[in-house]
Amino acid sequence: MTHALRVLVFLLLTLALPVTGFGADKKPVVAVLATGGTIAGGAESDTATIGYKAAVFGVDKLLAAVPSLGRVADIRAEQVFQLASENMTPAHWLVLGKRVNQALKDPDVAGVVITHGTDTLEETAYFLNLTVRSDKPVVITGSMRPATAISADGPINLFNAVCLAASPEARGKGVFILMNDTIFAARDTTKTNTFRTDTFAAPDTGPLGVMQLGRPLFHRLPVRAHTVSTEFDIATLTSLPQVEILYGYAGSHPAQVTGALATGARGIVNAGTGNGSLPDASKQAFAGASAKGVVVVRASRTGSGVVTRNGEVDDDALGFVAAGNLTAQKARVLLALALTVTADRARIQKMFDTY
Ligand code: DAS
Repeated sequence: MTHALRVLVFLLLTLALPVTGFGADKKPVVAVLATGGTIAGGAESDTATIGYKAAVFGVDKLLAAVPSLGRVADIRAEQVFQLASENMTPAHWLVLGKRVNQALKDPDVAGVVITHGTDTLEETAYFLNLTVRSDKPVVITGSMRPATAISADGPINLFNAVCLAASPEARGKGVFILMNDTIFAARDTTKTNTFRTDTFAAPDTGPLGVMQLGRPLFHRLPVRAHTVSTEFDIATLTSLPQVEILYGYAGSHPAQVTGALATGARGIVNAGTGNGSLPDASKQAFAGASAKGVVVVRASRTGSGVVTRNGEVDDDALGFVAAGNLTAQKARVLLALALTVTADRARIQKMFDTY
């Protein structure tokens, strides 16, 4: 090849580089799956932070409110649902979980972000923590103020969530809840306030870390099994067993249990007083349900602490399962998945001690 031809080939290659993007710093690909909620909510007035309509704006509008995302990741956006999360159901969890697993199978995808209403965000997050079949980051976020509000928290939560999902250091740490600059573990975290932007908290364990300038700073790691270490496979599931939650209080009526059984429930979680205590009048009703093969799990209404097996109640004698430090709403998620595998109480108790 003559010298002149070599020079010509070099110039053509150099000119082609920017066009092909070859050699440019390729940005990570992050899938953003939108489901509705307040983060997609709107109101007539920019001061209306309550009394707005949730789930009105599409995912493209949410992304348009965060132009800086363009320098963080290549976004693949999808509107999976458009609903206020009080209307989420286990059927929605299954659809979303399968969609997340499908997105994560793509070798180009670095992580997934889900935008979601905050009311039941913690339940969806824990379900995904038990069913995502990948160690890539999955980050679920939302907002407490609608997109139309002054100082809406949705855009910064979405920015932080995408940054976290794109971060290599976020791999292998389970499903995250990202709100208010804070990184939470899906298992430990719950909504604690009806309207404040700092509503999410992990009363027993605290957060996993924080986001600063688009980078995660982790303080600790989750200790319970999650994602690729769980035994639950939803790929072939089309529904989840019915599990009901009952609430304990002074004078609660044993007929609560009858009502729960009337739904066809295969499991009942009781958010009991204190350490998952049951009033004598109800204890027999729960024991009757257990004797019929319904799995009874004792949780607590306190919101933190551990419900101890055989502590306040003889679980061994009554065939009950102790929820440990899972809240009632999280215990319901685990029990529903457990019942897709077994009804054996000893195996289910081991699952509550593991996940
Ligand atoms: N509208 C409720 C929901 O969709 C609240 C919210 O998103 O913050 O969960």
